[in-house]
Amino acid sequence: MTKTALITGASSGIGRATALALGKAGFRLVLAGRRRERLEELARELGEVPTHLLTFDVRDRAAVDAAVQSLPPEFQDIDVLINNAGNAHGLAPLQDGDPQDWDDMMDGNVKGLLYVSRAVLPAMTRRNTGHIINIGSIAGHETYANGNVYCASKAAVAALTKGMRLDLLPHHIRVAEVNPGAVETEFSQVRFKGDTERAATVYKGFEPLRAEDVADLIQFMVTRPAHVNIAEVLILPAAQAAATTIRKDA
Ligand code: NDP
Ligand code: 8X3
Repeated sequence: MTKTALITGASSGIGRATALALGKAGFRLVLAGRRRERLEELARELGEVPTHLLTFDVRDRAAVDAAVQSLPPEFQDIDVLINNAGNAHGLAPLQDGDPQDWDDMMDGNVKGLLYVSRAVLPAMTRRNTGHIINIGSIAGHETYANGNVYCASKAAVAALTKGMRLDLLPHHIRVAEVNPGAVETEFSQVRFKGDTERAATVYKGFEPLRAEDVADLIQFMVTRPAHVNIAEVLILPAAQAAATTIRKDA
């Protein structure tokens, strides 16, 4: 039977690549993001794959609820939720940090993930089935200098993943966390507020992961048999050993 996956942050990077991978794997897709035109372009690229687009900001609880409630019947029974939307905003010592950046990260990466999960879960608990993949980060498992609030937001994703796995156990809902290291996407452009030169330096001198590498992993995880939950995966570029330990060409 065709399964339905809802992917947040499908308009770019890991979410977009995951949409293409799951589309190929035969899923019906609900694609979410704020940039409608990006989602429309992705839906065109997906061709025959059945898609439904939802445009909302994950920080806006009412908008999240309204969007999920607006799903047409054939997209309502979400089998797989990929909680991927999120970003870093800024990279500064805490004492110099911009509280607006802190709000954006805590509201988006943590509360947004909660709002979307809370809105989608009734479709899973009612049917006693489901699979949730939360996109954490290596940054949620080791804190690096100036990463403070972003690292905290991803540490919260790690804690929430474990909490969800415990609470949803009676409902046969698998919950897992994927923790990427450096992936070249729009992530650093967002972190450095459109400074593309600074963003590019993050990935200079080594081969970072591509969004497709993470998408491959997610596709593998969500296509395992029902008795298997790959609960937590750290995926790194071969040149990366820890959050800020990267082998770079001289
Ligand atoms: P991108 O910037 O390429 O993609 C981020 C996606 O999240 C976009 O589709 C964006 O869509 C969506 N998004 C961001 N904020 C919001 C919001 N408030 N409401 C709705 N959607 C939002 O980055 P990545 O693909 O790299 O990031 C995806 C996830 O992977 C994030 O959670 C990130 O923290 C995590 N990650 C990334 C790593 C990396 O090195 N790139 C490493 C480890 C984890 P739109 O702007 O259209 O709303
Ligand atoms: C993104 C990876 O190390 O830049 O989560 O924080 S890192």
